[in-house]
Amino acid sequence: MSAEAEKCVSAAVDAPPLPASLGARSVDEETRRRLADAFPVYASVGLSPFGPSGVLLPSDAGPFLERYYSTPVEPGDLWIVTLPKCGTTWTQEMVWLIQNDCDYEGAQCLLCPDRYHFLEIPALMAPHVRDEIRQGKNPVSKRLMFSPIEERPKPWFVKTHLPLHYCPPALLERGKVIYVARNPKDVCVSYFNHLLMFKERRPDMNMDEFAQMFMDGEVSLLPFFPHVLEAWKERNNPNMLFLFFEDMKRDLRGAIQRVADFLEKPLTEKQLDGLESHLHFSSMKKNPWVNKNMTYAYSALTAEELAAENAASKLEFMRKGETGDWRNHFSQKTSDEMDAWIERELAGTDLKFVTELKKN
Ligand code: PPS
Repeated sequence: MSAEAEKCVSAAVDAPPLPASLGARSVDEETRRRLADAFPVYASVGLSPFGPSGVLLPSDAGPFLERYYSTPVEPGDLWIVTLPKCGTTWTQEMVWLIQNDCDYEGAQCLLCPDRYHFLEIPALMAPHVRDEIRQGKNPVSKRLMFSPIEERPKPWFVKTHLPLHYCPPALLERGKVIYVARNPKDVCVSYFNHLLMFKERRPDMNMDEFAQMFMDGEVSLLPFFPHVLEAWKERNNPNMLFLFFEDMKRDLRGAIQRVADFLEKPLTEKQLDGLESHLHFSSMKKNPWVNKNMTYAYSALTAEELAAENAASKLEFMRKGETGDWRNHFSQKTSDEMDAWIERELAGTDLKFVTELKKN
């Protein structure tokens, strides 16, 4: 066994147990009812805040979190850590292609589960959805949900929305992390659509109602600011690259170059040209492996059943890909409340979000 492999095994064996402080906390009856009403898919299991910042997850997530916390990490492993809707998929595609010498043919398969391990997906699914997938006939969602990370070829490409304190403690020492942040106003709008598309929220919920829950951290995987600020503190760690969605929008080529430098994978001008074009929103929107086929990986239905069900649906994973779309969705009151919330949460920090980009 190589020294590196030995390190990996001992990491798994010696992995520290999940500290008791990272367990579930209870919620009062009124909050429980509000959450069950807003997110009926979780009504049977309930949603609970976990750990010091109160990350909202299905109440039975504890044993899963314990397992994820002890994931072995080896040099070469790449983790994309984000809050939902911050540009995860965009960055996943970029990182995978750079690391795999722009193998566009190899990229013709789903990011998750084919190219990345989505760490906490079993913990995020309500138990009845996990059961439906286990009993269903969709081999892709079965693989996404039930294939252990240990079966993957090395190096591992991992996607997670968990905050850093739920990731393996050795992550930033041994692996590389790319963290992507996006301004919370656009994340809120994007998440609102996502939760409808994946049937997680009450369909008749309105944007302003959702925005309030978003700010209160009453949506799965939130609260927003503790997640971002924890990563922001690590932005100068040599094993961490901190990116902003808005910088990727403003200067995609520059972002590709930064990722390539971080991964120590020099790119030719021709490769940069190719990546810039492949990663442009209009190309990503047309690319079935990062757009149309996404829901298939998370469904118990077969491809045919899903196509029939979605025939009339206009919802798309690659929705608008813009900065400032919140203007089309928030009332003035919600927008003002969000601005005040952002200012409060960022007071005393040097983190700043861009909520609008100048048009060229
Ligand atoms: S997820 O479900 O959490 O993994 O979602 P995530 O991939 O983080 O975020 C999805 C949003 O990112 C947008 N996106 C892009 N924008 C611009 N350019 C490119 N290439 C691109 N790729 C993905 C995607 O459209 C979602 O944002 P919204 O605002 O909903 O359009």
